[in-house]
Amino acid sequence: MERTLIIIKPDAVEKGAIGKILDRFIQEGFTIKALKMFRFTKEQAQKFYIVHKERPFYGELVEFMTSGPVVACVLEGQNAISRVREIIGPTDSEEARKVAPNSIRALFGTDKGKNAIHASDSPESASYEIPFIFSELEIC
Ligand code: RTP
Ligand code: MG
Repeated sequence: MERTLIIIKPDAVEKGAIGKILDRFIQEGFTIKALKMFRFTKEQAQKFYIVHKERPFYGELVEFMTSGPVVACVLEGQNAISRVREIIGPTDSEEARKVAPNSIRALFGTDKGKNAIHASDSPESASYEIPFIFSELEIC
């Protein structure tokens, strides 16, 4: 069993897609181990995405992630990290609609910035991201 972190981004929360996205992961066989809604401060979003601090889109990404509430969730399942990445689809929602039309980013995202969902991309990122968002007591 493996755990991963997803964050339903402000665009998908605003669209009313929280329930549909969580249900998709339940239907795919994952177990929800932790769940909460909150709004990132600028400092928190900068720190969460610190790996991207030198990238040209960092400022835009932080602005987007602080633009409204998000829903974070710890999912557990076999090979959860790679399977969840597969289900969310490619970073760019427009590309996702071509190559993975049933992926979450194809269904709920707009483009390569506003792409509906984040998911940990490796065991290293999951072990940074899960305790960044959830305390031990909040994980069932
Ligand atoms: P994430 O970390 O959110 O799960 O997305 P990812 O691994 O598929 O993509 P990553 O390269 O880690 O980029 C993080 C987020 O930054 C925004 N982005 N904007 N405008 C752009 O060129 C651009 N590229 C990336 C997206 O919101 C992306 O999910
Ligand atoms: Mg990433």
